Amino acid sequence: MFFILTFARYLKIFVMSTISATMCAYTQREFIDMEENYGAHNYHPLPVVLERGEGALIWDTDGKQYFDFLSAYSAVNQGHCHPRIIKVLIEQAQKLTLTSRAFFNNRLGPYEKYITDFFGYDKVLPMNTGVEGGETAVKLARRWGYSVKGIAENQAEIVFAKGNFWGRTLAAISSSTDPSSFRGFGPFMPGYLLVPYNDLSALENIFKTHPNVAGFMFEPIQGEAGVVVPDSGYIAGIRALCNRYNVLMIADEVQTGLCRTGKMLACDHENVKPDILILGKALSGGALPVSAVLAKDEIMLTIRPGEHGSTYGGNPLACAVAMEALQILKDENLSKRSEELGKIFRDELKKNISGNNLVKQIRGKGLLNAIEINDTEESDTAWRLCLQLAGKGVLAKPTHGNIIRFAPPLVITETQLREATHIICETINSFRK
Ligand code: IF1
Repeated sequence: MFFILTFARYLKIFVMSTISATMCAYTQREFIDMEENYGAHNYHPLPVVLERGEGALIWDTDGKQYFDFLSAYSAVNQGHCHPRIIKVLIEQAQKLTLTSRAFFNNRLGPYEKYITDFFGYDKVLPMNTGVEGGETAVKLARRWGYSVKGIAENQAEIVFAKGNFWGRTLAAISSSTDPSSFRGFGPFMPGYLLVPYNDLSALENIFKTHPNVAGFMFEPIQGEAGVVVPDSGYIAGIRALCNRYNVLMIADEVQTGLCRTGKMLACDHENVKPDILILGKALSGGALPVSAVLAKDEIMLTIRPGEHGSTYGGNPLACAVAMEALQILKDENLSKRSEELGKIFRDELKKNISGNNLVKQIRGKGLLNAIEINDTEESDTAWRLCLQLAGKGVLAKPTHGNIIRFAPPLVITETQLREATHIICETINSFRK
């Protein structure tokens, strides 16, 4: 009797664990419903539930394979779950993950030396998300404005370009010209000015007429605005104007940096060094949020102990991962890959779909590219195209109603890239409105 009971108990445990294992295998619909029912409704994702990634490939919960042409908005430049990043992540996680900045830790110093050497700046200020990097840059520029440039207290102004995107905090949306970012969230941060993007004479004009401008913050290519590539000479022109008017040049390279556009930094295309450099996203290769602000001493040392910080900023786990993520960019020569594969991508698109009247423009640099669809911003054409692309195994996301961004991990092979490009062209050429 006892034997039977024990056996039954084991059988039950076995059956239950098998059932619970299969119960975990919810359908994609169920996963989506859970997000819908229990998560805030601040996103509208494509209906694909992902569970595994490797390099440029990603798989959904049904085992369907996709080429990832978003790369988590350029955070996984090094490819999904890069083995070197995951190795460092695990090793460091088993030793020490967080100390706060109340104490020193043995990863922060070496990382700070490494990243400042890497980009040629005196100092780095480590943060976590990209938007915190932007906030830090704005604070630094204001502080520099008061203590170095001599702007009267509380009078400092920061100039942004229309169409900018640097995150979701109140400081970030205060500079936004996109109502879906700022509408209904006021009041906004004062001391901001806007100029049209890619317009040096407007920039000069605002510098001339506003002596209290401390900094100009811009994206070398505007991402969220739809991969807007400025005329060549724009970045060098910003540098010259910032020099002439004693304004800090603040480059938001959160999305464009770290080999995405075919150079280590997008500013490198014009051999320009910004006064303040903001990095994020691929600084961890997608493993955890890591951002950084780099500047020379004259700027960085205007902030003193207790005046800025973050619980997680500069944590040993982030430092170890970021160092490895940066080293991979160099070891795998990802800027060259990005440059070369980007050319192939745009050439193939131009060859195969530029005659299609659905296609208004093909643009980009390196592996940060976009197709602008011949339709209104309010249309759902780009969305429906992305749904079809997903069906055929390419994941991309519309930005606005009529632009599709294409930004695969930079480790994508030429064969993979050509195959995905073929799918993209075929989908567009067979698309019926
Ligand atoms: C979302 C877009 C990309 C950025 C630049 C700073 C940040 C971002 C140039 C802030 C963030 C995001 C965040 C994400 C979607 C995404 C995006 F679609 F909005 F336009 F990448 F292109 N500077 N970009 O692009 O970095 O604080 O998020 O780490 O939904 O907000 P973060």
